[in-house]
Amino acid sequence: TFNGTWKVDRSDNYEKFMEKMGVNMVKRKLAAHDNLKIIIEQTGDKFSIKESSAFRTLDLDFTLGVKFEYSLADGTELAGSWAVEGDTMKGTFNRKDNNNVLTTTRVIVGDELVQSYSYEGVEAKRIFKRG
Ligand code: MYR
Repeated sequence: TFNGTWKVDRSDNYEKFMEKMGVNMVKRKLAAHDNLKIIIEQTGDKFSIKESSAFRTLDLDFTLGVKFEYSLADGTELAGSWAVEGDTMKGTFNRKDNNNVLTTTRVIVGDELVQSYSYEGVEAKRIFKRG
């Protein structure tokens, strides 16, 4: 289960990923230490997410397979949806400004939540521990 409170512990290639996304250097430096925390509550195919970081706090709800809108901390707008395949959450989102695709997955590995991101051939990971 993905349910619980997850605090980012470390990231892999996240800076390069943000660069590919067009995030400027100052924001990348800040985002590298954003203390991202995600509270996930799943009931059937409905998810409630509470996100908090150095940048903002945000509550959102979505249903698997149903498109919703999500803005990144820098204002970049995405629209897309999550699905669950086996033990993996798979998200496919489009940027509204250029229509490029961003894909992301969430999977539990041991006692960690690993979120992977892919955009225009650049991949990154953020690894969360239960908080
Ligand atoms: C959620 O389930 O937490 C809400 C929906 C997440 C949408 C995809 C998130 C991609 C975040 C990429 C960070 C890029 C920073 C430039």
